[in-house]
Amino acid sequence: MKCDSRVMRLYAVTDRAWVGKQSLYEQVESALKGGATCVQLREKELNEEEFLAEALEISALCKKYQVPFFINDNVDIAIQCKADGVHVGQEDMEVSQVRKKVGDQMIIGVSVHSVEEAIRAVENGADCLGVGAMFHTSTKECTGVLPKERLRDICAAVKVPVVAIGGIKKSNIEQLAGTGVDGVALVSAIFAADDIERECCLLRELSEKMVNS
Ligand code: TZP
Ligand code: MG
Repeated sequence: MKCDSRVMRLYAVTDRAWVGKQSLYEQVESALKGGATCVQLREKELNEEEFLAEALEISALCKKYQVPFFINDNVDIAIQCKADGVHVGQEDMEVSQVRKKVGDQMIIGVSVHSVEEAIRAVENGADCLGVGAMFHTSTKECTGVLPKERLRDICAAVKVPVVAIGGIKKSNIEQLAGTGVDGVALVSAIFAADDIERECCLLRELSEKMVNS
């Protein structure tokens, strides 16, 4: 299997809405120092040139910390910056098309919301899955909350690693115990924190505990 399930433990998904006293680069470095096991660069506003320049910087940073680096949505940028992975949603490029473009080596992550979507994604070449939203979130619009049983059923239906996303924070990670999930992907719980490094330390500990409970 191309994607080790331990990579999913603390999956940091960036959001420049929270850039302030630290740059995005500094925020990601703090997350890595705190124990993030994976980083996804998620940019919705940048043009291609800006996105690529940033992707090259953050990719080098993740290499330094030996943590896999994913690009959200943009397959061409993922190829150009030699990302470890690319993550696509149901509304993005078809997984089989992504596989054709990126070749055998790149990890493909796919967002799914049902067992059917999960099975189809894996059949078409997905190496890991994101499932959510698991809790209410203001970070992404139009995201319904899935029942925990759905997450459990998806985890049982596939052999690839699964990460939960959406509204996850310190106080609710524990509620995901017993679902079979391999870790948590977070935006605001990491990047809106005052002390990102410390927050990641705490979140990593809680995620490890949840997965192993
Ligand atoms: N996909 C499903 S929910 C979500 C994404 C990208 C947003 C998660 O953000 P937060 O701040 O961790 O709730
Ligand atoms: Mg997408």
